[in-house]
Parts: sequence; structure tokens; C-alpha cells
Amino acid sequence: MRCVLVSKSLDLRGYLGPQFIRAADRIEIISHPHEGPATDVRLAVAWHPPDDAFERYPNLQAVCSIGAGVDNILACPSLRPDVDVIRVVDPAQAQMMSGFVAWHVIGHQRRFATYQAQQREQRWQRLGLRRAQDVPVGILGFGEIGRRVAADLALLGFPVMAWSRTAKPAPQGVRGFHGAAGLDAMLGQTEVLVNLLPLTPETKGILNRKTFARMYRGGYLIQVGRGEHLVEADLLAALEDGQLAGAALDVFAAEPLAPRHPFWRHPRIVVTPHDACEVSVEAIGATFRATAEAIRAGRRPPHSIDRERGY
Ligand code: NDP
Ligand code: OXD
Repeated sequence: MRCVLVSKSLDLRGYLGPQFIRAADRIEIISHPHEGPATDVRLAVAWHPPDDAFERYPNLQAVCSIGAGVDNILACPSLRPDVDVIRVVDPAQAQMMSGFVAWHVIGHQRRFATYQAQQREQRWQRLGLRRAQDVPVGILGFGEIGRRVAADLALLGFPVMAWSRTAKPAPQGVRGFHGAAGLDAMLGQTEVLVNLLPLTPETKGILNRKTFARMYRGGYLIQVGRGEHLVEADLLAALEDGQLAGAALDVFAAEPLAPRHPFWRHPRIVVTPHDACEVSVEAIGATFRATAEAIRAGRRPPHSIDRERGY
């Protein structure tokens, strides 16, 4: 079997490393674009594939993402509807994301940004303490990563709510919400909003003026989903009028963030370069091998996403 590596933004061969190539049992790994026949390519590993990438591979059966998200693969116009798309599930990634989110939730609760500003002015002023149980957190997305984030924040003492498309059992200390009515109910009790949704036609633009207006005044946004979830002008307006006190943004509609983008210099926005967490190369390798095994056995690969749902 041949597997093609496809990306317009990343040198996948270098990223995955020689160990990945060596561990690819009886699979020849080639990089797109390449010379020679492509009919024996049945598997691809992709990240931001070019639009015409999959046109060359009529017998392609599965495309593995190198991350949790698959939106960049689904957006590729040359991906046939019958090809399986596989995400990575990596508990270590969820744990890393949980630390990133906790950092920002606590940063808001403990007013770190104000203390940093005070330090620059050498000002000694205590601002008063808020208890974790007085800072309710609402999480959009209650999946592989959202569940871990929710459980860990609950252990830290925050009242945690989490929203999903379908009803889900919630771990101790977490209240689950679902559907449109559930979103409205959750937002009405939310001070810190964490976005951990996949990007789909339904979730695009969900972080907008109406969403912010439903939250507690002086709330905080932690945006770690995808850039297209956010209506950027609505965030700037919500910060301007005080509906939101601040925002931590890790993902952007255009990455890297343009040099003159207003987010860079906004005093109440923290920018990180899509670096909240990552899947390990080991987890990508395990996903890849399980996918190849399933193809050989004529089974649907584990962690295939639902093409209809988009995640
Ligand atoms: P999952 O697919 O495991 O979970 C997705 C969750 O979102 C599910 O709970 C699902 O509901 C819910 N959901 C999807 N669509 C809707 C909708 N229309 N309405 C309400 N809820 C919805 O994803 P992960 O937890 O693994 O990852 C989530 C996203 O986080 C990724 O897709 C990616 O965009 C982003 N991410 C960002 C990273 C970064 O570095 N910034 C790193 C990793 C991921 P249900 O349970 O009912 O299906
Ligand atoms: C992602 C990831 O989907 O890093 O952003 O896994």
C-alpha cells in the first residue's frame, strides 16, 4: 500500500520524522506532489491540503489528520464524499489543552493582566480576591477535549457548564446543556466562555455579538476552537463597551495573524500562535497504523469522523 503526505503549509515528512516513516509497516510513504503512478495510493496523511490535492488518487480510501480538527481537510474541494476522514484522539493533548484553559480562567479570576500592568508602573495595590466558585465557566463543545477541560476546571472549584449538540452524561461538578435552548440557558449563567467546538457550517460565527450579550457583563472569552468561529468585529465591540473584560485567542481566521491586525496590540487581548496544545507524533503514528490495518481488513477506520456532521 502507498500513503501520500499532503500539505501546503507544512513539511509533513520533516514534521513526522524518520521514526514515523520506519514504523509504517509495509507502507510506502510518498510526498505530494510526486512523479509516477498514483493508483495504488489508498491512504493519505494531510494538513491543509491544496485544493486539487486528491484529484490524482482515484483509489484513496482514507485521509488521516495530524490533529484533532479535520475542518481543513473537509474544506478541500477534491476530497471525494466516500473517503473516510480520521481525526487523532490523544488524551495527552486534552490534558495539555486543559492546562492552557485553566491558565486563562485563573488569569481572569485572579486579575493577572491588571497586576502585570501595575507592575510595569511599580504600583503596589491589592485588588481583592475572588473565589473560584464565584466564577462560572461555560464550555462550548463537550467532546474528547472539552470533557477533560470541564472535569479539570470542576476539580479546581469552578462551577462548570458544558454544551454539546446531543445530550451527554456529565462528570461530577459539571452541568451539561445541549441544543439551541441549552446554549441560551448556559450563556445566561456564564462569566468565562471557552470555545472548544469543531468548525462546521453550524458553528461558524458562533462567537458573535448575540452570544457575548447573553453572558455576564465583564465576561471573558477563551477561544481555542477555530478562527472562523469568531466574528472579530463583534469581539472588538464587546471589549470596547465592557460586555467582555478580555479575551485569550489561540486560533484565527487567517494564520499567522497579519502584522497589522488590531488583536496584536489590544490591551485586553492575549494572542498565542495556535499553540494551546498539540497531538504527539506517537499519537499520529498510532492513528495512522490503526487506519492502515482497518483498510487492509476492509473495516471502517477507528476515529473516522461523520462526514455528514462535519466532525
Ligand atoms: P470532538 O469532536 O471530540 O467534540 C466536539 C464537541 O462539539 C462535541 O461535544 C459535539 O457535540 C460538539 N458540537 C459539535 N457541533 C455542535 C453544534 N452544532 N452544537 C453544539 N455542540 C456541537 O472534538 P474535540 O473535543 O477533540 O476538539 C474540538 C475542537 O477543538 C477541534 O475540532 C479543533 O477545532 C479544536 N482544537 C484546537 C486546538 C488548538 O491548538 N487550539 C487543538 C485541538 C483541537 P456532541 O457531543 O453532541 O457530538
Ligand atoms: C488542532 C490540533 O486540531 O492541534 O488544532 O489538534
